[in-house]
Amino acid sequence: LPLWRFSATCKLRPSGHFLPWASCQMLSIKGINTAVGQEQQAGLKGKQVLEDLEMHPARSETEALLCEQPETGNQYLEDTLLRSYLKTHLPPKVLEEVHQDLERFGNRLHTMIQPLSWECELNPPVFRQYDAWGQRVDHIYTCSAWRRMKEISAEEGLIAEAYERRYSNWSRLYQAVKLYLFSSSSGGFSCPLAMTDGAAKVIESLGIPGSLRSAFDHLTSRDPQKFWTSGQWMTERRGGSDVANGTETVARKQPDGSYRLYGFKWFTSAADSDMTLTLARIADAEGQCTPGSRGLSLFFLRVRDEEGKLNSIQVQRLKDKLGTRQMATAELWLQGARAELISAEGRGVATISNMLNVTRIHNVICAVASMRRMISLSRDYARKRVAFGKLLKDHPLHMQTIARMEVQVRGAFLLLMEIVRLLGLAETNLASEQEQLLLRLLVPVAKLYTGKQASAVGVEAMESFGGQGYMEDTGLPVILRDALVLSIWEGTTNILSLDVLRSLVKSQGQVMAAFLSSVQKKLELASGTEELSPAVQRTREAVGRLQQFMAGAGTEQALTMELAARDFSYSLARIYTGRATTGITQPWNGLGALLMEHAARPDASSTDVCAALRWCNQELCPVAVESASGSYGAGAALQDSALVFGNS
Ligand code: UCC
Repeated sequence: LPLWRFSATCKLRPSGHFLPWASCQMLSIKGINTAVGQEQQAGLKGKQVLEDLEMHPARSETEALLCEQPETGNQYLEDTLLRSYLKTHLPPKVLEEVHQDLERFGNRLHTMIQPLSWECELNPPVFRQYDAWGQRVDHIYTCSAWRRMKEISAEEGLIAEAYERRYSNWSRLYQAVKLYLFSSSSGGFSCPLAMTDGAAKVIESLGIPGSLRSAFDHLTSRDPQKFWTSGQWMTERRGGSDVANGTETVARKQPDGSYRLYGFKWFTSAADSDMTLTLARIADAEGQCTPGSRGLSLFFLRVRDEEGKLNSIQVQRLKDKLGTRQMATAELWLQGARAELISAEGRGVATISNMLNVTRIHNVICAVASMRRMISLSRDYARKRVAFGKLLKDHPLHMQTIARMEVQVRGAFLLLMEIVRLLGLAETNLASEQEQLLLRLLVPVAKLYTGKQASAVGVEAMESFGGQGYMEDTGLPVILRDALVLSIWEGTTNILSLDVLRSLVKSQGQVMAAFLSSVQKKLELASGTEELSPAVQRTREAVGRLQQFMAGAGTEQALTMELAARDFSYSLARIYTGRATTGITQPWNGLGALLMEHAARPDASSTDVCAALRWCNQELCPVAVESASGSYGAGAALQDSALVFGNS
């Protein structure tokens, strides 16, 4: 057999799992380790092998150089920022217990869960509408690895941890850390977990009514046999963003007080879930519905009954997506699905917003995890890959590129920790009013900002592997395409920017007062550290310009604030978290408070200080810059249209 004909797709591990990055079997089948550092030896042995097989030796040299597989080990142990954050913030007793569990979980992820994740990618869900005898079955088949992910999620308490609250306000943060570690090995299972958490949150916020007690117990169970996942059916054909006007599903009241739902749900993620929350318009006795947001109510429903029969639901088809292919996203017809009204009538959007805020936090978790995974692999590759006679890590320009990404992920990680810290306080009634306001503001800010970061870092990191990064069987394209959805679902960047404004208006500006006061405190803390003074100074200036913009914007028309919404949100993200020094057209460039706070710890490393300084080198307040150049006036809006459509 010609050796070069061996499959370049997958390698079967002793565990029986296929893994990416196994395209080097030509030499590895002869037991030659081709890691760089040993490449010379590998080359010699390879030559011998190929000579044995009467192949041209030059081929051996080339093939030996193609085999540097980047790897990660125990993600928890390797993540120095995560560990230093936990050490700084967790009470010692909590840290001790959590550390042991996370180390164990890190090993489990590495040895057992990561291979399952690849299996999920190789075996996406399959939809079968009819059985062999023409009977409509609408069955969505998922692979065994996907189903195993569900069991693992229960065993690890990935939802339960947050609701048991055995570590009081730190439980939420601990849960988020586990989800963060799990995310890039979850084979897409992070998605149903996000919605499951969101559903549990809604039910809890309703005071766990008797009729929902069983569902809550299932959602928060550690028993794999009992554990349920939830969907979040919000999107219809006419309204992904504009839910208030786009939702056409009608709810008809039944004599027993339950409802039957009729409508079409256009995107239903993780359609194999056990239950869902969904919006619909209650029809009155004449069959009329109230339009707009005031007409929407929130419903709970089981997707299937005990025998597995669908609840008067038909699956139209599965979506053919760019990414998250491991997970079944379906179009569903509700044809009288039995449901329970769980919000006050007309309060559907306000009630489901508890779910949205949780799933948006999960989105941040996945964004940070995706960046961390890409950078870890890129870093490992730099240690192994030789180009122009030396390892990539010895090329300063290559290291500069990875360092810039590292600054991004550091800022994003600290922003994530800040949000889940605040959520934990809020959920245990320990948050001050200011902290609650800050949480409301920071969730959309973090979601929109880290979603964009994840895409940009993903593309940059992919490039750091050269052509290998573009190869499907390396697993790297999966990480990138799964990251691209993070700025779309759960609210696009513009929708989230408008949500930032919504929080401002609704609180009558109090969210901004909380924001400024929190930044101020962090700057005071950082100003005690001499090396950080340039960063403190830049952030102070940025805050001043932000305040100036806001004072001016207060007197402007609504159009100004709408046009400024995205840049304004970016400014908040950069000032609170940070900005990098890339100089390319990425949205973040800047950093302030959180990185400085972390760098001002007594045991901070020089890397912590360096990351904070770098973030502060750039523009922290783009909204002030754009405002000064007239980007938000009526004239600018006309110019925008002319640029897009031409003057005619
Ligand atoms: O994509 C989806 C599933 C994907 C799979 C899950 C992935 C998990 C990610 C994890 C990674 C793996 S589900 C579809 C997601 N769709 C959206 O996110 C919708 C995007 N659109 C919006 O967010 C809009 O802004 C709407 C729908 C919220 C706008 O609705 P309205 O009704 O026009 O907005 P109103 O009238 O301003 O708000 C109605 C009420 C108000 O309360 P009241 O009446 O008391 O004043 C708002 O303050 O809802 C309140 N509200 C909120 N409250 C609205 N948004 C929020 C919020 N975020 N927090 C608190």
